[in-house]
Amino acid sequence: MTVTNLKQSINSERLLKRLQDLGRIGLDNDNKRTRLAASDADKAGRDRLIVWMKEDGLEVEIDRIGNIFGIWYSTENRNEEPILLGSHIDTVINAGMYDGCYGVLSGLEVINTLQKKGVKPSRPIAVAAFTNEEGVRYQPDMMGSLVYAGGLSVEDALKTVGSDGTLLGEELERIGYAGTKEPGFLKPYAYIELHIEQGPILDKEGISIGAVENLQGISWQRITIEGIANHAGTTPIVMRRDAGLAAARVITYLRDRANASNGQTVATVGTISFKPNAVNVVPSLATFTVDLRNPNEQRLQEEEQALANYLKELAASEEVSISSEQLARFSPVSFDENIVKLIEQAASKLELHSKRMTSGAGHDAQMMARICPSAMIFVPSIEGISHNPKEATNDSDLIAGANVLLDVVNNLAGN
Ligand code: HGY
Ligand code: MN
Ligand code: MN
Ligand code: MN
Repeated sequence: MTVTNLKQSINSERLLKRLQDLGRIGLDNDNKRTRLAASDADKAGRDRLIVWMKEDGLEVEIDRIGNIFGIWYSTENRNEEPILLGSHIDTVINAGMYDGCYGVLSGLEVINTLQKKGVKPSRPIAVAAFTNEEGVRYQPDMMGSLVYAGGLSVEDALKTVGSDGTLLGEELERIGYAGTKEPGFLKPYAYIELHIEQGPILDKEGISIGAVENLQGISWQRITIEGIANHAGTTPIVMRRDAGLAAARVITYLRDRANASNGQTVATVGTISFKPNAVNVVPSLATFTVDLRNPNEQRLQEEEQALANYLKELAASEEVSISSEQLARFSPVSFDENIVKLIEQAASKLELHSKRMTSGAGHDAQMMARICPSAMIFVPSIEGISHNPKEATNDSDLIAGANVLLDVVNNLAGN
């Protein structure tokens, strides 16, 4: 049955209300939103999502790494590979309310709209909420989709020790989301992820839709610098083995490298801690993370090599010892050209401007692209702000993005 009058059919009210509802889960007394993977707040979000999935008659499956799937089967298409939508509902610390949630909840709206229009898709349509996309508590990030795509064994993933010393497997048990399905149990026909851009491009250029054709490479490391604790007052500068100073040199070195890359490389030191962490003691230990990204694999490797060489020189000049542990490493991926084209066509059908772009942020689509044709749809982030409670997108853009997703799915489902 070809359904033509799907244009602008998404139930905007329900989508916007659910975004608010989900956004209230994980708020602390200072109104800060945090739903770290496998935390109680994550559980509360998961529980709510499953209620919504069941309300729409979806079959809910949970796999061993806690990925949640809501699947809409019809009798005729049960054995076909499903079209998979989705994203994640875990957050960073003090997060916005759209990152990830928008793609999951829009996926539910797409199914609900097709159901109400009486569409009989040629294949099942499913929505995934992947575990631990953010990687704040347990590294690497995009862990649930990485396991799903076969990039990490579920056994190894469950053994991951978090930044708080907990075991992911035990935490998933504790919150009741250690599922039984083997990751990869559904082989998707295609995967489409709708997401806020989290960067400034669409907002600055006044464009409604990003047709994301690739996603940059990501390298995460934890660096440990060991010096010697000493008295802050009596120890002459020349005698110091100052781990804190050495860490500071690495931070400015990374910024200089990024500045010299004409906008290709981005480098971030997002976490740092000193030991003994006392005002009057020269730090004996500095531990920090480095997030390096570049859209080009070769360039990313060069950046990693340059940093490794710099750390060697620094260890000698500051007489400290420096070690590094890889926390995540994902190459750039290119998305499926046919789906990217469908996104552009859907945008023009809805009289929306669209632009092809590269994603600066990591996403579950980066993993799903390993096992099926995948692509992403972006909508503008106001002033490009994200991973920040000020993260915002105009309602009209949120609805437009969901309608583009609906059109792409309707196309892929052979309607
Ligand atoms: O780090 C990222 O880009 C993703 O949000 N985890
Ligand atoms: Mn995200
Ligand atoms: Mn994020
Ligand atoms: Mn992401």
